[in-house]
Amino acid sequence: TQAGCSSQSLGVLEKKPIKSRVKNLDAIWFGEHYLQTWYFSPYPQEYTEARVIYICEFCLNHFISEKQFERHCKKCTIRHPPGNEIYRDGEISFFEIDGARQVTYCQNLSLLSKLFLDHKSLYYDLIPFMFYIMCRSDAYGFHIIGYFSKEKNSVEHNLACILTLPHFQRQGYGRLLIEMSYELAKIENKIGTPEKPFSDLGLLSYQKYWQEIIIEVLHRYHQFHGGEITIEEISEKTYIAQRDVLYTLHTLGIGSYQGQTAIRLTDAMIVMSKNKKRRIDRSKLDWTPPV
Ligand code: 1VU
Repeated sequence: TQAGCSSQSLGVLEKKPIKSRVKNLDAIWFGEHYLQTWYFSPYPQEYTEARVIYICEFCLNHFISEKQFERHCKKCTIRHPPGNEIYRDGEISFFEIDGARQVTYCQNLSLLSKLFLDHKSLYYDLIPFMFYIMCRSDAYGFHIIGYFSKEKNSVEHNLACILTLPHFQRQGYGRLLIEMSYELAKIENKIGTPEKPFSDLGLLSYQKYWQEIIIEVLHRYHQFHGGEITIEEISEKTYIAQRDVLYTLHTLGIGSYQGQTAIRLTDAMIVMSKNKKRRIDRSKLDWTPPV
């Protein structure tokens, strides 16, 4: 039997957050990967009794037994997330998915991501969110690496939640997800900030991204114009909110030098800002903001 998630078992109609509880699964088989879980996720109880479950990496449906999973894999014809492909650069693609339309997929994605996220409550009302799924393609299909969600009508936030699946972490993909969220914000012409609170890893990733981008802007500005640049100008150039710019300048060691507020850019900082593993190529992004 194929196991989706009924709206009742998930409490879709209740808008209550699921509180963190004791970890209820030890591990998942995700496609061909065996992943140790980190946190509680509200999979239906019959699944969690198994302690290890099987998840189809394409449709994200979950199964209690290996046999059920194998039967499913023989039948499942899905090879990419169920939305529009908005970006492709070589083997990397992004798909845009509407939480109001692809309800089962987005519920399954939320259940899966909760296994690796503890600092946020999981809400089942997915209608207000869009999901941007990043995949790596090969001859077999589009394999999910991670995603970020974005509230459709948020005036403040350019990203709600971000995840790189554990077997893809520390390879520059989180940075790519963050960069994409800012590229979308540029097209919308909205300066924004990620929703808080951050997890420890979320904060580290954003700190690194903001530092790279702001050092790049300061270095270029210094080369071509010299003189002073305001926080507002940095924000307008990068679409990073002013308070995040200010926070980042503090992490970079802004201080008072000869009576002026300034920052000392070292060669190491400049090299760090240029040394990116992966980048979004904006010319390959085909996106208009959803109405
Ligand atoms: O690898 P670099 O040093 O060049 O850059 C890294 C590093 O500076 C930092 N970083 C880390 N530093 C120390 N230890 C770590 N384990 C670590 N992980 C990241 O971030 C830079 C970027 O690294 P990346 O591009 O390789 O990022 P990942 O693909 O590993 O993805 C980062 C996230 C945060 C998405 C990933 O760790 C993850 O999914 N964690 C679990 C879920 C989570 O905590 N999500 C963030 C929630 S906060 C939120 O959603 C509110 C916006």
